[in-house]
Amino acid sequence: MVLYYVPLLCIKHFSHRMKKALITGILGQDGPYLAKLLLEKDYKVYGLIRRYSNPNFENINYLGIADDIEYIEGDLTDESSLMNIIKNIRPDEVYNLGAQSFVHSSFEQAKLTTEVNSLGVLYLLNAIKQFNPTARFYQASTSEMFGLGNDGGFQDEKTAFHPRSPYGVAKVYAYWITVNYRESYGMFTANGILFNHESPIRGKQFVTRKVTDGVARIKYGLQEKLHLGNLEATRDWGFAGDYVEAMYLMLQADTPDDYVVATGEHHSVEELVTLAFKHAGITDWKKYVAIDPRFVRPAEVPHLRGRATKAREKLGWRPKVSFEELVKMMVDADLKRYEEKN
Ligand code: NAP
Ligand code: F7E
Repeated sequence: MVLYYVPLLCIKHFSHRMKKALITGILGQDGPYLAKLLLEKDYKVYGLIRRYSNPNFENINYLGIADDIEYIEGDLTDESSLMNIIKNIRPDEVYNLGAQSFVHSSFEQAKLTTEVNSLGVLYLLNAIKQFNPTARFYQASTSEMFGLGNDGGFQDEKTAFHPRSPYGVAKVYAYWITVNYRESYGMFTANGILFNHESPIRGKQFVTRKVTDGVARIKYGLQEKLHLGNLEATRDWGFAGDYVEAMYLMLQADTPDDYVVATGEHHSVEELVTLAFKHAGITDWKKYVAIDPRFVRPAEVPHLRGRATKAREKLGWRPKVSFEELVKMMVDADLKRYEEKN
């Protein structure tokens, strides 16, 4: 009996091929969370990084997976590097998270934002089409494409786009070229239209982390004031760790499609500020906050709130972390960072 079973087990073991995933934007916020999820699912993870004198591995180190990823040098604005990477790796799944993702900077750097966020997607799709057309492709689309669309209500997959920044405009191109390659060439391409999602490794320019980092610094006497722009804007804020699960699920579906990913709740920047200060034990936040025109945008997206019914029904996805839990998680992480430095 044993003699029969051993070879069978060996065959099973060797026939299991590890799936390969390529992630662009691996050193950003979402890249490390997605990489961690895929590593847990036994994927071989490749991460595209730009050439730097000193690349910043802080986020990937924070999640403790820096040594588990194979890094490859390339750039979304360099089509030839993408062609070589796809040709050499032949990934099963490609997650395009790389972008100039800060809306405010996109007004000052509109050309760069367009080159990375629009043309970069075209180049990557072309590389896949030419060298690995069966790879499944995820495009990091965004609620910023809605902009003014359905102001005040919910936005979903049927809401018209009305972007309000060069960032949003560039992402609309990326969205449609992703749809177009699916319709034209039968490629498995999916857009995740993700609403704002945050975490302890969110970039410090974005309002959630700017606030939680500022609160921690104020608490430890390292900063006197927190300078902010429009406190009335509302956003549908979720946790990045939850949202990368939706990305993964989109590429496991039987057919490629586009999905809104959101919590369905929205809160104002002022609510965020109040909650963050309160969690750090500071109740009179107005003493510490200054409104600063430098942080007001030439055109604002006043309100965003998504309806993720399709993702729930078709992918079985739903968010787990609430807004309150998210803010507390981020404040605690920043307090801990400064506590450790003191
Ligand atoms: P992020 O923290 O800003 O990370 C973006 C990453 O893109 C960085 O690692 C950056 O590399 C990389 N990148 C920038 N330009 C590049 C280029 N020319 N070539 C290759 N890589 C480049 O953004 P995120 O919050 O993780 O978001 C991930 C994606 O989702 C982005 O596409 C963003 O636009 C989109 N999105 C984000 C949200 C959100 O709320 N977080 C919502 C909807 C959509 P360096 O590390 O070298 O700078
Ligand atoms: O701003 C207001 C600001 O920069 C949120 C990106 O990940 O999510 C993100 O874009 C709101 C805006 O994110 C400050 O005017 C007030 O109304 O954190 P943010 P964003 O612009 O919503 C989308 C979905 C993406 O796709 C993007 O890549 O907060 N606000 N005062 C401020 N914002 C900032 N950054 N700084 C302030 O001082």
